Amino acid sequence: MSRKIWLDGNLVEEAEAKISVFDHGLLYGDGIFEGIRFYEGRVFRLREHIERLFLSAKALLLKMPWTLDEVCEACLVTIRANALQDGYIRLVVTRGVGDLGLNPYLCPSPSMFIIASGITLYPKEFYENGLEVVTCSTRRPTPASLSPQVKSLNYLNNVMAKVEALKAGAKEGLMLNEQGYVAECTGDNVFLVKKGVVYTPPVSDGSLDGITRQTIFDLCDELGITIQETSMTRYDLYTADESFLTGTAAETIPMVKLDEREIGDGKPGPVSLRLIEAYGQKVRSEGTEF
Ligand code: PXG
Repeated sequence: MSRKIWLDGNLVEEAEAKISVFDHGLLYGDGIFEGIRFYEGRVFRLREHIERLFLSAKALLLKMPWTLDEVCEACLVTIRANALQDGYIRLVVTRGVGDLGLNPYLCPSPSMFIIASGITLYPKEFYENGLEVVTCSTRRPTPASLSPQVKSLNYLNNVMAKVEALKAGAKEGLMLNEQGYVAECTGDNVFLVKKGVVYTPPVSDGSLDGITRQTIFDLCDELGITIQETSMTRYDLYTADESFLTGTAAETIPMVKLDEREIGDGKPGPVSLRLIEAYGQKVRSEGTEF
């Protein structure tokens, strides 16, 4: 079945959903995106994702021609049009069509498109046995360049880091900041557990302020688990009792080996498993109905 794509206010067939070669999203990576999950008829943390989108837009001086409510509604409309119950939304806003040349002021209006589709997750065995991760030599950009908070269409840094990880035979790669502190993985936030306490780097160390990361803070609060933001090095991960990664697509997934060092006993730990279970329940019991 052909997918229906939301494009600038209309639902169009996938084959008709086209973007100009003069769109600055394509020419310069000038644009932003969000990845959102829906489960059993409800979109998880929709408003939070769209709020983050608007913050990215603000940082890039990209004037959104739609209100926050309109963008939320467009997501729901797109899911309904594709008759899906579970899946993934990819929402992209580009600077729009302009002339050649960087100048964004020559692009009169941004474009937005929304894809709703099924999702392929990591195979089940990785949730049960955990992931092996390697550290990449590609660093997260410093906030002195584009802030890592902006979910922009320029993901080459992360793509190149992902290539490094894949070439090393790992599914994910750990990225450090310019100072050598742990920032995050190529598409996930990172956590460690030591003596029952959960730690994650502050976003000022170069990670995206993940919606799933925020959900872990909420879950720790609900379950009475202490959680703290703290700068960390690879040593802290090598010597942790447990570690796990979080992201909208991957949800919560244990990391059991980093750079050939087993984390803890090399198996998903009890705190990670508790949070994975609680996360699975939360995403299926909250959210915006469609
Ligand atoms: N860090 C980065 C750099 C990300 O891009 C996360 C962490 C996790 O954030 P959330 O809010 O999802 O908990 C992300 C998430 C995709 C895709 O194909 C999306 C992301 C990463 C990789 C691929 O939609 N974003």
